[in-house]
Amino acid sequence: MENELRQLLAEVQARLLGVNVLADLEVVRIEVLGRKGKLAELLKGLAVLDINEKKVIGVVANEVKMGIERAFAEVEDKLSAAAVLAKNESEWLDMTMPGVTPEVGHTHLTTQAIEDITNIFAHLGFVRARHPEVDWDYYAFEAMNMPSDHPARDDWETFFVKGEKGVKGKMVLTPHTSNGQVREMEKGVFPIRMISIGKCFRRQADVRHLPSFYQFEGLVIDKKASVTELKGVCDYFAKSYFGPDRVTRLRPYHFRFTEPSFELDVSCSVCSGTGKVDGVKCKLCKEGWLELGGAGMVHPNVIKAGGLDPDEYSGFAFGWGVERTMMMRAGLNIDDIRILYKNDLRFIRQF
Ligand code: FA5
Repeated sequence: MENELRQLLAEVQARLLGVNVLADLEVVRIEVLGRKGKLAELLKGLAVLDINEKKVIGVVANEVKMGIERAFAEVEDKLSAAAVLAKNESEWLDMTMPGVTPEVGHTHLTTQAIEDITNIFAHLGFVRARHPEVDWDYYAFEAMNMPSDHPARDDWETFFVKGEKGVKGKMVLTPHTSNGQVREMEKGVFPIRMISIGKCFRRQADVRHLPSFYQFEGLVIDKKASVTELKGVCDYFAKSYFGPDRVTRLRPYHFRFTEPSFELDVSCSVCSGTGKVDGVKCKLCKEGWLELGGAGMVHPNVIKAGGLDPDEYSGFAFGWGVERTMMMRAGLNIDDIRILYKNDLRFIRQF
């Protein structure tokens, strides 16, 4: 038994020479020193020895056990040190290396324009409002003085939502932000100075028309709103957004929901409103003016639909396209408006 014990020690020492990783060391440790390991198996033999033999073999067994444990401890120390070294090597960090700058994006140019427009009107006390972009026919047309069979509706090439009619008619994808006018009046808080910016949808798609675009709608409802004030607001916006040398004009027009109605024009940036560059017709505007959008004094029927008495309250409103307005400012020579939403980064990154 003494020989077997010493042989086990030698065998373990030889085996450990070939162990290179801590996990393998653990496997050998269980095999040799575990509860059912080789040493425990050998020591079972002690039971059949007489007392004197037990004393001698007990001393040897102790020496062998300590020898085996020492061999394991030495290998463990060596492998642990090597593991730490390898970790340090693989996780090495040079604090003097230049950092990797993360790519920073920016908002889309339409979002930038919406922010600019909101800020300009905020200076005049206009509060940003949001209204449904899928709304009842009533708010988009009926309440805007356009009864269901009125031909003026044809100008707003409208998408209708399939389904049952409600008490306020069918549902539409709002073709203009004017649906917000009566909705804002229904809130019952006066006077109103709102700027509502939202998505509009029309059955149109060509170089000047998007099927989904943005409008910004201004609405003032007060006891004595006037065309003069409307003109002042238009001028303030034009000078703030396009530049201090730009001027505006109101041109008579017709909308069912305003009376009188106007188209607002802004003097052209290329010919400064003269219509000519070096004696030749201006290529951009041809006549000195660029069209911005519609405006007018809120029609008495719309004021009534908002639950107010038109003899007591008056108002003015305007509704202009965000994309078209933004393109006018930037002097963007875009020959197809649809490029704005093609997600072409080569275009988007320029702004
Ligand atoms: C209207 O939508 C009226 N609701 C504006 C208004 C409001 C008038 C309040 C009076 C009082 P119009 O259909 O002209 O008007 O559209 C207004 C602007 O929206 C246009 O001048 C244009 O800038 C923009 N627009 C209209 N359709 C499109 C389209 N398909 N793609 C891009 N912009 C468009």
